[in-house]
Amino acid sequence: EGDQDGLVGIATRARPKKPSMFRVLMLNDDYTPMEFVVMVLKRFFHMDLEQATRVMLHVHQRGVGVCGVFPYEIAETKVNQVMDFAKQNQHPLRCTLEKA
Ligand code: NFA
Repeated sequence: EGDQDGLVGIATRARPKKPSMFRVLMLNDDYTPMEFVVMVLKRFFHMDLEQATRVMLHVHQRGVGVCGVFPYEIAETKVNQVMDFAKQNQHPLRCTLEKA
């Protein structure tokens, strides 16, 4: 594929490759208030109250849950925003990335 040999097909010409996607995961802990987690999910992942509550309870019960799936740069930014916001509020809430 590509134009190494000058053999560029119609399907491959000037077509930017689609970005790798990354899951943003949230981890459970024993101290972060449930209401704070719900606020985070609403604020940074644009969930409504019902969806945010569902995801929060999933993380609480299962230990980990998916906040969303994004291209790398956006996923990284979300993780940093959540970790900064948790730190500012003195909660141990953690987020991480994994390749989807
Ligand atoms: N386990 C936390 C509590 O009982 C709530 C929580 C949910 C924390 C999801 C982190 C992630 N207060």
